[in-house]
Amino acid sequence: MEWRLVVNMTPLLMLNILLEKGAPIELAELLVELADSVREISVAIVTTSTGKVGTKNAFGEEQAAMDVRAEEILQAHMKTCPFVGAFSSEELDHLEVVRDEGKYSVYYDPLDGSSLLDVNCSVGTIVGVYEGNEVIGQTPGDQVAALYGQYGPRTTVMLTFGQGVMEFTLHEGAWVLSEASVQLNEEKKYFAPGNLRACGDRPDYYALIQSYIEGKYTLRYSGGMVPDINHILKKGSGIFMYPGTPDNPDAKLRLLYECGPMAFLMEQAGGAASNGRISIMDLKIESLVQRTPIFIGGAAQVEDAVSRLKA
Ligand code: P6P
Repeated sequence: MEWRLVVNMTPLLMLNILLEKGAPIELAELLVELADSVREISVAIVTTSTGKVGTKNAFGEEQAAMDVRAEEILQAHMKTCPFVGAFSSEELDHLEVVRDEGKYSVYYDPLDGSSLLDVNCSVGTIVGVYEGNEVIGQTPGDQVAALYGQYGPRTTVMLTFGQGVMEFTLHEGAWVLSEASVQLNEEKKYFAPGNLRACGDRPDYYALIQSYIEGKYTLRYSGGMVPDINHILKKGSGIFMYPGTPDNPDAKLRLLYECGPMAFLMEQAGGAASNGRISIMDLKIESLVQRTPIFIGGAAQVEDAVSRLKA
C-alpha cells in the first residue's frame, strides 16, 4: 500500500476523519488530493487575472485565465495521485488516461461560474468520482464520491463518499471539519430559478415561478451553481432549477461535471435531483459533454415542482 508523504498536518487530519467515517484508503487519499487542489485554487484565485484568455473549452465557451489555471492545478494533482486512472474536465474534449492500473476516474468543472470572477462573486470547483476508467454507460448513481469547493469569503469543501455529507473549512491553510453531517430539513421557503429566459417559451415554468412569488418564497440566485446549491445544503431548504426549452431541451448544465456530483451530494443530504422526468442519478451517461435540465433541492419541493412542469 502506497502512503503519501504528509507534508503538513492538514492531509493527515482530513485523511483520518475520512477513514474514521469509513472511506476506503485509496478514495480517502484521492479526496485529500482533491481538497488540496481546492486549497491551491483558492490561493491562485486571489492573484490571477479575472479576464478571458481568448481560447474556448470543449463546450465552445470562452475561457477565463482562472479556468486555465484551475485546470492546470487539478491536472497536476490527478497525474500524481496513484489511485487516478483517468480524468476529464469541462475544459477538455477527451478523457485523459494517466494509468491503466488506477482505481478511479475523476470528472470535474475546475472553476464553475468563472464569468462571475470579474464581479468578485463566489465561484466553485465541482468533482465527481467513478470506479474504473470507463464512465460511458454508467449513471451518476454509480459515483463513489462527489465534492465541491466554494471560493467565497471562506473556502469550503462539501464532500460525500456515500456516508452522508461533510463540510470542511480552510483555516490558515488547514482543513477543519466544520459540519460532520449536513442534512436538509425543508423548513424555509427559498428558490433559485435559473434560466428565467425560458419563461418565454415555457408557460409551465413561468406559472411555477409565479407560484413561488405568490407564496412569498425568498429568492436566492447568484448565477453560480456552487454557491446556489451550497445555500440549499447550509440552510437545509430550497430548490435550484435550470430547465430546458423546446429549442434546447437539454439546457446548459453538464451531467458529468456539474449535475451528477450535485445530485449525489443532495441525495446524501436527504434531498433529490430530477431532470424533470427521472432522478439525475438514474440518467445513463452517453457522452462526456452531455447536458441535462435539473431541479435539485428538498425532496418534497423537487417532487412538487416536477409534478407541476410538463417534462
Ligand atoms: P446562466 C455558470 O456559468 C453556470 O455553469 C452555473 O454555475 C450556473 O448555475 C449557470 O451556469 C448560470 O447560467 O444562464 O444564468 O448564466
